[in-house]
Amino acid sequence: MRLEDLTVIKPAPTPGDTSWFTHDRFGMFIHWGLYALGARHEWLKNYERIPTEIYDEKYFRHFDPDLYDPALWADAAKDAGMKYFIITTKHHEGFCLWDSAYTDYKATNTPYGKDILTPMVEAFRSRGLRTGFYHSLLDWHHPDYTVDHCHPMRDNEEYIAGDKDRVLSRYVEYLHNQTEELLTRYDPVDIIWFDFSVGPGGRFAGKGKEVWRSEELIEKIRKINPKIMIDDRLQIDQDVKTPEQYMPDGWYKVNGVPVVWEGCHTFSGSWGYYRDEQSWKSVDQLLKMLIDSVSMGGNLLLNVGPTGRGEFDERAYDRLRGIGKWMKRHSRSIYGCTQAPLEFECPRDCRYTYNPDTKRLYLHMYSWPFGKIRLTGEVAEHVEYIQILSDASEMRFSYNPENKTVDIPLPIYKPLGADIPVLEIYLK
Ligand code: FHN
Repeated sequence: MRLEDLTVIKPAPTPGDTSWFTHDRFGMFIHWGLYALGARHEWLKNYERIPTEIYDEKYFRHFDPDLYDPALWADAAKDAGMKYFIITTKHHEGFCLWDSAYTDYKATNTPYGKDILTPMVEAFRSRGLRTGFYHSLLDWHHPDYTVDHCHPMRDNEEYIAGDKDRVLSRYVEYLHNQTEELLTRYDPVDIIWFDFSVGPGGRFAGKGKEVWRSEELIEKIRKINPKIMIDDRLQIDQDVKTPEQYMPDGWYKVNGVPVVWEGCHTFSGSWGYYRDEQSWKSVDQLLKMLIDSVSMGGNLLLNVGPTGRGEFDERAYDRLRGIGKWMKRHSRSIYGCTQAPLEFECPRDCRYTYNPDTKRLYLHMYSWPFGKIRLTGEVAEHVEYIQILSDASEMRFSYNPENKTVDIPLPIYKPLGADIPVLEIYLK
């Protein structure tokens, strides 16, 4: 087969502009709010059934991140090779990071007394990263947000009885107003990432696209910025599917059609800062999550939960630096890459990514076989030249036309400076 006749998957077209997104592949998620002071998961208010008065008495009144410096955050993201960031403008607790005209429950009214969001957007944009806003559909603070099976007060009969005076449509108007406020004030925002629609549970109704008036909200958003990307959690698929905390086993599909997708993951077991949580992924695991995602045509959104003082903790910085060390020499196998042609068989314990523009194939070697590695099938006919990506050192190979294989002799030890070695294969 000719190279141009090979099958390279392209995702279904999207209403928003996803061209930069499917090129850049790698972003930083940031979960930051009052829950950072509790330091035991962003669902703290839910898990411990904490009434708002007590939650605010403790966390709103003591929120003063004196070490907050978004330039350090933006540098860490850029140095790790991340090309966009998505910040929780408001998480389920309802606390707003920006100086919203629609609420007093915001950073400017805490002891910190300043807008958090504007300097963050400026810091990341000034380093060339695209801007994404995560915005919670749930709101455990707003007086008109009714109880559902995810609400912190779901076991409190007295609080539940108060639902009769709560007007959910008033909260939804607030949701629409704040969305327009954010997208207008910080225009052009590249992604709006809503989270999440609640199914019915126990005695409580759910909250989905009808409740949010999702269709109307999407229209309003697209009027402000027609190119913006919108996620799928308004219950109306738009620009990107968002599998969370698991790796799909292939290109994410909707009704059998490959779509733009992004897996979102934590370093540890929590999105928000969790001081005592010890299940932190290694750099090797995190790099393999990035490579796996791109090998299946997807993106990776990796989350940091800053502390109550406004810093990334050292465990996060260690991993970001480790990822950045690999990306410094290997980002060519990530940016602009996608799933390899379907006709190419990938050797055991390896992953292919492919740049359809440069016609270069990248073989990521999760283990270093003894003596040689063999490429079999269709790919073998197209190999023109091979080098180790990290140092551009030639890898000689032999092609056997009989059995259509390419053998690449390997040195005993894998190359220095490449925890996950990559062969850059020029195709003809
Ligand atoms: O409940 C949230 C959770 O706190 C976190 O924000 C994740 C990130 O995508 N989304 C929801 C759980 O699916």
